[in-house]
Amino acid sequence: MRLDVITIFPEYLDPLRHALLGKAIEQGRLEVGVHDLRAWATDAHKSVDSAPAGGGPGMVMKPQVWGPALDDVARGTAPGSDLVSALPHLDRARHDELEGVAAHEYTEREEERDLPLLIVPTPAGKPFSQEDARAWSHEEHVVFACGRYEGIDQRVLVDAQQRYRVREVSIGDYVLIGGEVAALVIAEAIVRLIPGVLGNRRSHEEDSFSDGLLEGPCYTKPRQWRGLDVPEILSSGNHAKVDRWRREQSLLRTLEVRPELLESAELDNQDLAFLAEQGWPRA
Ligand code: 6GU
Repeated sequence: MRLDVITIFPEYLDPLRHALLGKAIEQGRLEVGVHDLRAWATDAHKSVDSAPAGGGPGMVMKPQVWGPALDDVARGTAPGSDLVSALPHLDRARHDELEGVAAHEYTEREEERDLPLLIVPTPAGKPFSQEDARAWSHEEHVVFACGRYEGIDQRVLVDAQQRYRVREVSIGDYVLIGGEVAALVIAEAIVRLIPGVLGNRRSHEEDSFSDGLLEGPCYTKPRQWRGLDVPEILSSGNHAKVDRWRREQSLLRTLEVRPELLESAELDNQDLAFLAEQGWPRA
C-alpha cells in the first residue's frame, strides 16, 4: 500500500514512521509520503486559507491550493514529496504481488483501479468503523487530505469526486483542531490489517468489533499478584471451557459498556441463553 498525507503540519505525521507503521515500511508492505500543502501555495505569503464566503468566523482552505496538491499527489508526481520509503512510486509492486499478501478481487472498474482512495477526516463525516478499516486495507493507494481551520472549500471535494473515490469520515463525536490526528488514527487502523503487518493473524480475528462484541479481560503470569488471582478456569487446561468463559466475559463487557452493540452482534442460542440470565434484552 502507498499512503500519502497532505497537511500544513507535516511534522504532526512523524508517528507514521514509528512502531507498527515503521515496521510495515521496513518490510516493504507500506510506503508513506507526507506533503506540505504550502508547497502548492502560489502567493508570496504562501497562504492556504481565506475568509469564508458569506462571512463568519474562521478561515476556509483555498481550492486553488488543494486542487493541484491533490492532483499531483494522486498521480505520484508531487514536488517536494517527503518520501519515507525509498521505493519509487511508479514501478512499485502492486500490493497483491508482494510476498505473503493474498491477492484479492478488484471490483472497481478497470480504469479506476489506479486512482487513489481519498480520505478526508472531518467531524462532519460518516463515522469511521472497523469495517471501513478492513475494506481500505486492500487499497493500493490511499491519500489523506487534512484540513485545518473551518474546513476545505467544498468545491475541492465535489471536483475530486468526479475522479477519485472520496470518503469524508469522522473518528468520533468530538471536535479536533484539524484532520492530522484523525489521519494517524485511521492509518493505524488500516495498516495493521494489511496481511503480514501483524504477526499473528488470529489476533485481529479476535479483536473487539470483529464479531461485533468487545473483548473481555486478559491475564498473564504470575497466577497471583498483589493478592489478585488469575481466574481459575484459565488454568484448567480445558480449551472448550476457556473459550466459553471468554465468550461470556465478552458478552458481559459488551452488555455493561456498549449494550447497543448486542443488537447487531452475531449471537447463537448459547449466547442468547447466557444474556437472558443477565436480564437482556430488557423487557
Ligand atoms: Cl476526522 N477531524 C476533525 N478535525 N475533528 C474530528 C474528526 C476528524 N473526528 C472527530 N473530530
